[in-house]
Amino acid sequence: MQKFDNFINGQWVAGASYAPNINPSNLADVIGDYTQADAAQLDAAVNAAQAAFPAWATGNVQARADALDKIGTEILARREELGTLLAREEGKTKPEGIGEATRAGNIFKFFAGECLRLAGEVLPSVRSGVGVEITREPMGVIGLITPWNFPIAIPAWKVAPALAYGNCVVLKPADLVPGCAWALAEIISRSGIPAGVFNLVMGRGSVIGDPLVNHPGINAISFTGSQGVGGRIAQQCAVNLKKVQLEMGGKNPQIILDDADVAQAVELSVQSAFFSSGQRCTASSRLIVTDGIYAKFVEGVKARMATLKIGDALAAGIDIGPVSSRAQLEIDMGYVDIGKAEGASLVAGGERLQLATEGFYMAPALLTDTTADMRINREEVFGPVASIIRVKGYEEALFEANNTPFGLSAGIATTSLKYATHFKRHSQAGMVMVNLPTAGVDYHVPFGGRKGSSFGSREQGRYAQEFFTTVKTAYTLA
Ligand code: UN1
Repeated sequence: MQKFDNFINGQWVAGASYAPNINPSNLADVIGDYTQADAAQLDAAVNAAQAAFPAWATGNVQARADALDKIGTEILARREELGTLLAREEGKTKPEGIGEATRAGNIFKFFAGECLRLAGEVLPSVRSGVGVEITREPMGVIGLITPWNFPIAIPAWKVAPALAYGNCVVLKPADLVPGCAWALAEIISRSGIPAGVFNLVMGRGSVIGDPLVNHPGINAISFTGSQGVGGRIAQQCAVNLKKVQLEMGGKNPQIILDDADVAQAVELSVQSAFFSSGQRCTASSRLIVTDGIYAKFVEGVKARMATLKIGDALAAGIDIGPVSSRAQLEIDMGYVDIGKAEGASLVAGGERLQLATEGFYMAPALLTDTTADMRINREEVFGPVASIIRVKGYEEALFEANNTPFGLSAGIATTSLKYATHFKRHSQAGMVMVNLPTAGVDYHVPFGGRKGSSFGSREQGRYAQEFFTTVKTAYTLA
């Protein structure tokens, strides 16, 4: 079995132990043995990043842009291979995996350009003869903690802006999917970026998570993952006065109004709720449907669900692969039971599937007769489980859409300009979609939410500079 090591200070180094990376579509398929760091190795990575920082922070921006562009070019050239690896280790379908690898390549290309566009401001002082300049400087060494559901895109959208704006990084990818992060590190290792600027430290969050967040050599933390872990990281960063950016869960509403195009509403709801096995923080797990379209919509969703092909992520013609892990499968199945116990009706799916290979397969589940107070409508499941909330009209739909501790993405299916416009204005979510799925976002515009979904400034696009830089105000007497 091939062994994969950590990348620290420009060297490949073995950690304290190794763990197998297992294909969730076929548990007999082991992708490789990936090393697991301990706290001492993490310390070495942070120290290497600190040592590399002064030269990188003040280095030539053309060299930086060239390196990021080279990384993006290689990812795009190898998108098929990387997307296949992604599908094999995470379980999303191969086309989705290739799409995600493409997104990662495009992100590096975008931030290659941003290296040359970090503008400041020049203002007159209120004192005669004095000028004021406002510039942005890198934050320092950033700890990046990424989740298992986007094994290459999320590392890319944290690493690329961090490097573009002159920071050094220590990337800790999710223990479940180290393969894509390792492949990204290997590409970065040949890009001309100096030793210590980028470091990959694979390992368990329970072993190196706290040491990373609390390390005095880490100046800021960008995290995507669960609300529970995010909350704990925020507390630790508050105590240590560290800048922190958190992207956490969602319980994203998808409103379907009477005047919606039924076929379109069905398709985008099924896509939002169940594609990628519902394992997107932007997935829509609450379908809020008005009375007049209710029967047609529910029948349409059930009919579409009956056509979904669930199977090996690498097989052709598959719509949905397995769930990513045994633990996640148990959570998902558990929420179907919780919903039923709360009085919801399971009208489609929800059962474990036995296919040709042993994997974590589950039929997407649709629950009706649900109310806003049920756990199934308040807690993030992170699986192919969606519930329908029936409402009388737009006002009630809007209330229910916002009636959640989360606020990441929110969708409305309607042909009414009036309701679409009102919803864009009054949704309490960071991202609003009109006649589009709640999941599936562009890579060059801000990404993030409100309430319990996000904390700190936005990721992606030019807005990423808010987190990855710090502002300096300089006064000069001429
Ligand atoms: C998307 O919907 O295209 O972890 C991206 C997640 C999000 C990314 C969603 N941070 O699911």
